[in-house]
This record gives sequence, structure tokens and C-alpha cells, in this order.
Amino acid sequence: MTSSTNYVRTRATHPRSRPIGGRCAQAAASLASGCGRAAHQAALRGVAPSPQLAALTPKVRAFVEQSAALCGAARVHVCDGSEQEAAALLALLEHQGTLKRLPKYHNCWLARTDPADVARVESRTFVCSASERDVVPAARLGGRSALGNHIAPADYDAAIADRLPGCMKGRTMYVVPFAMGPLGSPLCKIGVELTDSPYVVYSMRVMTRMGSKVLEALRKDEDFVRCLHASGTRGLPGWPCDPPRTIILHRPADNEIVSYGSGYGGNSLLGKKCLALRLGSVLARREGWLAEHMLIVGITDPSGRKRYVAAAFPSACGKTNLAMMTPTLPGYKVECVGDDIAWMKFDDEGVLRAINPENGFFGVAPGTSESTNPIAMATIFRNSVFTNVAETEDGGVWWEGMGGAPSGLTDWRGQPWDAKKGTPAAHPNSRFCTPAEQCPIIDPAWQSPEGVPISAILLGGRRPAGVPLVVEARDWRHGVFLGASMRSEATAAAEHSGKVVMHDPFAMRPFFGYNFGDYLAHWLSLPRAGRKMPKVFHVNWFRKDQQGKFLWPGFGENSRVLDWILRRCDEEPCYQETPLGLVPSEGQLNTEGLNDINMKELFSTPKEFWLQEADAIEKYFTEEVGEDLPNEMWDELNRLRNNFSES
Ligand code: OXD
Ligand code: MN
Repeated sequence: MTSSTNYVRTRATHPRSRPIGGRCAQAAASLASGCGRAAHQAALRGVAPSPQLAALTPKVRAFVEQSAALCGAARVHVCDGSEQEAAALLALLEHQGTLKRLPKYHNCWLARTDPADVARVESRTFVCSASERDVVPAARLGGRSALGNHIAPADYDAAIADRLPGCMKGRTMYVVPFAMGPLGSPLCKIGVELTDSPYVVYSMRVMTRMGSKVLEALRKDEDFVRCLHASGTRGLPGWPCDPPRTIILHRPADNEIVSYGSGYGGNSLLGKKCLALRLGSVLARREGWLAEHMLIVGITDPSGRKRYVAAAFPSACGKTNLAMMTPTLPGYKVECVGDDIAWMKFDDEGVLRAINPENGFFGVAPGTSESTNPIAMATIFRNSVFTNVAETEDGGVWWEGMGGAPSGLTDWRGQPWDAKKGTPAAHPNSRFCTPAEQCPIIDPAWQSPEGVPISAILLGGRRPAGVPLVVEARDWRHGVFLGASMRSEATAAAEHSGKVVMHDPFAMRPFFGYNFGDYLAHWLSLPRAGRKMPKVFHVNWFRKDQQGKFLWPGFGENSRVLDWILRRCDEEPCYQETPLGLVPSEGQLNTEGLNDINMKELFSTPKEFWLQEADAIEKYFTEEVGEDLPNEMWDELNRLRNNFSES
């Protein structure tokens, strides 16, 4: 890029900041400089730093210089977030073969990744701390935990020293200053991502507030999360990566994230899962708030009253669909604040307020259509990057679930697609990356610095059997138990395969930044005098009958469930008690105009199923959490079991 500066290695200008990878990194940096010894020595003799670097705050500059030296970057470009910069990035990406223009739409682009780099890699995602128990619950110490991978500081440094030295040789290192949340919001956090991937830079531009204004904000408060991303030295020419050696590292004590070997989604757009959830959850606990894997929607009822709800679902459970719902119930209106992450904090009046820290949607494409999510369809065909979807002959995109497949499709690997072969045209985890402001129902308050007031928290997953359409928690503690015991069918967003029902507490299983037992204790500690606790509900749109057919139509009809939830928020007595919690009493869920809904089956709570479920929860709590599980959760489990045994 024209405005890039030739990087000359200078001594760190801020000796107090710890280099990435600690002492190993210093050794590694001099190792890396072997390839450019002359430049390095010239730099040390006092070559003047470029104006771009000189404009950085001392801490940012030290981070940039140390990282560029470690990775052997040839140049550094500090991103300003301008339109010219975006255009230059796109031109570069097109030239490199990473992006292909999609002439059917305005400013839309297709990326095909290396086929080995298509999803989040949970097995190679680690959180570093001196004590393993900070990260892994007691039951799994010294072993493998489903709730978080710990890495010791020495191994963390070694992993970096093993991969990063010289890994950006010949490449530009981009400096991406970004804000999670509206700048100036008390909930906003700033990060600086260094990356050698222009695809990541362009995507960060969509997904976060990025550029000079963030650097400006850093002048007032120098605190930021240090994010270093390196694509890796193998992979395809247009998609460098290093799948066998991919590693995603978090070090909460130093506000630091290091990612190597993958260019994909949450592995490389470090503001999203790494900062907003893993580091975010640690910060949230420390500072008394919540960083959650939740969408946020505003719902206006027929009387014109507006309420906001936050909802946690594992990925590919219809989060984006709910966030952009077109309600079928007359008089209802849904507006979208965010589709993936909520940062929530009680204000001085005791109201829980939420912001969406993101600036764009990184949605799963397959299954998105005019019938499932017309609002997403009206949002995404401008200024978007599509990754691993199929390409149509006329320069458009297609994916499974969009409607009939046109002839002449090119599949996500770039091969002519043959429906008869049974392979998908679009990868099941293919994505669109789109600016949030393009959403026709974006909430007027989506950028509000103080956040929107939350009346209810929804939890849910894909549960084909046994789990009713909606259950209200009896109280906050029961709500925390519903979150702790959440399960869902596995998703294509991660490495797992098949339709196995997995535990996914609070839809956070891959995203906890600290010990899950402590996370539950944090949730349990939130009710205080003067706080208005939101009601908690568990929903399941995915229950099936004996023939495997969905019992509930879902999508816009879910507004009927939201209607009941909001009436419950008003304490309307439209419920009945069950062993599981509160469900709509007879006739209180509005099903007017819906045919053939088997309400009895939809809300049945089979005793055998729930006694087995209680056993599965007990096994999970015992094997995965052990003595770190708060006693309140054992009490709730006993209550569940007793309620069914006595029913
Ligand atoms: C996502 C996920 O990408 O949850 O949002 O996997
Ligand atoms: Mn998600």
C-alpha cells in the first residue's frame, strides 16, 4: 500500500511494556533479525522512525516495534480507517487473489480460504495464567477440560518463540487500532491488532470501529488490549495459514492475545471471540459486569412500549435470525442492536444496560434466505465480504438453504459443483461479513454509549427432544442453573461434527476466559439491593415430533413466545408451574392463526427424559467442574430431580 512505511527496527521506545512472549521474544527477535541484519543494525545506529510510527502513543509504538522485530515484518502500515485505505486494501486483496469481486452486487467480495482453515480451533485455543485453576475447574486440573484450555506461562512463551520469529518475512504488518463498543461509552474497550493479513484488516474495518479516531482516544487513556495475529507461513498463495501449527493464545494478566496460523473468523478477527468474550469475561468479572455470547433486540409491543432482551444461543442456532426477526404477531416490531455479543453492566439506577461491542455481522450464511431472514437478505448484498460460499455464473453467491440451486455453481473450494456428489456447495460455516448500520431494522439506540436496558435474558439451544418451547426460571438462581445446564446439538462453526447434543453452558463453552465455577459464582453474585434483575427464560425452537418434524414453525412466529415473555416481565399471571419452571398456562401463548400446533407435545416434560437429563447434568458438573461448582447449582439440580421424582 502506498502509505506503508518501510519498517526499520528501532529500539523499543517504552521499556516498561513487556514484549510479546516475554524474554523468549527478545531472543527470538534477535533471531528473526538474522534475515535483515543490515537493516537492523542501521536501525540501531539511529535511523529516524517513520512519521506513522512517531504518531503512535509510546505504549502502542513499543508494541508495534517489538512485534515487527519479532515477526520480521518488512514494512509497517498504521491503519487510519479511511475510505482510500479501504479501497487500496481491496485492490491489494484482489491482486493477491484473496478476494474476487462479485459483480452482481455493489462492493461485494468473495474469499475462498485454504480448505484446512475453515472454523474456530477450540482444541488449539488457550488461556495462560500462572495457576491452572484460574482457567480450568478443579475436576479437570492436570487433564483435558471441555470448558477451557490452560497454558502455563513458559509454554506460552515457547509457543510464540516456536512460531513467530520471522513469520512475517517480506510482508507488511498492519496496525489496526480498534474499539469494541462506541468510543466514549463507559463499556467501550480499545484494542490494537497487528496482523499480516489485509483480509483481516478489511474485516476488522467492518466488524469494529477502527482507525485514527481510536488512536486519538488512546492519547487520553493509554490502556489497550495487545492483539498480535500472524497468518502463518504455509497455505495457499492467496490464503497463507499454517493449520497444523495454529495456536490462539490469551494472557488476561497482560491484556494480550496472540494468534498464529489461521486467517479465519474468530481465530483472526481478534476483537470478536478473543477480546469481547475470552478476555472480556475476565475483565467483566474483575470490574463487576458481564461479557456474554448474546444477541440484543428491541421489541415494541402493540401498545408502543419498547423492551430489550438479550439472548444466548450457541452459533448456528438462529441467533442472527432472532436478532433480525420479522414478527408475525400484528402490532409487534423487532429492532436489532446486535447478533452475537452483549456487554452488560448495572447502571446507578440498578438497571442492567447492554451494548453490542461489535460494528458488523459475521453471520453463518447457509440457512439464510428470504423466508428465514428477509432482513439479513436486505442487509448483506452491499459492502460485504462472503467467505467460503458458492459462486453463481453471474457473479453472485449461493448457499444451501437460500432456495433452488442455480446451474453452473462454483463450490467454496473453487470447483464446479455437482449436486449429485452430495458435497455442499457452500461450506457449512461459510459467512457474510457486513456493516451493522446497513441493517434496515438496526435499532436507533444501537450505538448508545450507556447501552439499552435489558428486561429479560433468554437462553437456548437446539434440543430435538424433551425440552419445551419456553420455560421461565423461578428466580435468578434458577436462571443461572438453566444457563449452567444448557445443551445443544453441535455446530459447524467449530471442529466437532455430527448431530451430537453437547453441553454448552451459557453458549460460552468455547469462550470462557476463566474458571467456569467462578463464572457461575460471578453470575450468582449479581443480585444486590436496588438492582432490577431481568427475568431469565429458556427457549427451544427446535423440538421435533416422533417423525422428525419440527413441532414449532419458528422464525417470525417466535414473536408469540416473545409476547408471552414480555407479558411475564409485566408480571401478568399467564403462567403455570411445572417441575422445570414456569410455562404459559392453557391458552396464554398466542397461537391464533397457527394451524396444527401440538401444544401438548411442544410443552410436554417427559419424566424419564428429565431424570436422564438430570443424570447427564450431574455427570457434567461432577466430571467437568467438581468442587468449583457453587453449591447453589447442586441445590438446583436436586430440586429438578426431586420435582420429577415426585411428579
Ligand atoms: C460465531 C460463533 O462465529 O459463535 O459467532 O462461532
Ligand atoms: Mn457467536
